[in-house]
Amino acid sequence: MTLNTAALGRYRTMRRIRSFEERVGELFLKGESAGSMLHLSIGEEAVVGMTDAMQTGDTFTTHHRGHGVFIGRGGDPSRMMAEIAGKEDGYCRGKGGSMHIADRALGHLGANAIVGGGIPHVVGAGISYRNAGLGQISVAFFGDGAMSQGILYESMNMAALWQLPVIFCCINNQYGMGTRVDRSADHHDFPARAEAFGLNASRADGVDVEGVYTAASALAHAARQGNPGYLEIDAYRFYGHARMDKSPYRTLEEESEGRARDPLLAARARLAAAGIASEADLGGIDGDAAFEMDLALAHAIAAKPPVLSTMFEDVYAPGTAAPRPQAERLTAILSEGARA
Ligand SMILES: Cc1ncc(C[n+]2csc(CCOP(=O)(O)OP(=O)(O)O)c2C)c(N)n1
Ligand SMILES: [Mg+2]
Repeated sequence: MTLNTAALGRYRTMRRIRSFEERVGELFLKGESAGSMLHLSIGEEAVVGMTDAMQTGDTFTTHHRGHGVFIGRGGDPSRMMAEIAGKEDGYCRGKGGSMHIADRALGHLGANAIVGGGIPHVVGAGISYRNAGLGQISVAFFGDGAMSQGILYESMNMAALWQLPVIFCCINNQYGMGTRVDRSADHHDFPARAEAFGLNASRADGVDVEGVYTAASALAHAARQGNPGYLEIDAYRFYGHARMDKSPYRTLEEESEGRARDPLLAARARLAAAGIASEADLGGIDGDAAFEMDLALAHAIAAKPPVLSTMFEDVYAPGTAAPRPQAERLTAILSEGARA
């Protein structure tokens, strides 16, 4: 693949992420989302620089704002949207939703709603990859909020000590809910923290997906040799923490400056200026993405919900029964339904 084709591919993925997030926001507003929370990653699309630096067989975990990462790793928007709508043909048969989606086939070891919760899982994956020697890496994606979680530092320490093929990727969108990053950490040169543990550390401008890709590729290459890394992507969360948050803690000036740092529009302008794609080519990509996500939204709304009797399937480890009170309650509901 030429460099230009790869850059155009990254633009396409970013556009698909933006369109997915817009449509999933509509799903929520239509009251069709199964969960009460929805975290959009609009403004953070340059994460595609990291997902593109990964290879088939690599694995990852995400935080609660992980739609973009999953699409970057090949997630099917239709199955993702169906999952968020709580439908049977979603990735987790409608039981995971946005914040607990997972798919072993694509290397998605799980989104996690606990801040920092998915970070140690990549260390475990890294131990098995190091032992198997197959050259895979595992990447934890998380937000700046996790930079104050102890589990991150235990994980960094182990990864460095045991030379594990892992990358810690922090999407620093400047806020953890309503708290700006300089109010949650006195010293927020986060790459310096990672270096102190012995990791290779880089910071990349989240407006520039190609810069993210360059930094991520170098870290991924080193991680495959057993030199773990940390990548920080500096971005801005365009909208509220979750769908209902109107961000009263930010000024309108700050928001409009933040939204002007748009990685999608920056990539589009760069491709056009470099003559890599014409306005018609780019418009075609935009239109295709919108159409794809319109279909995903329609599919999610029309798809069937799971049948009640399957409520506990895939929820507990194989061979483990559901807790007795819940199981009895389900049996009672099903038998009442049968009598009615
Ligand atoms: C351990 C823990 N503490 C608090 C929360 C509540 N909480 C949910 S999201 C969030 C902010 C996370 O911020 P960040 O990690 O920067 O991710 P972002 O939402 O900005 O993508 C908090 C505090 C939680 N889910 N888990
Ligand atoms: Mg944040």
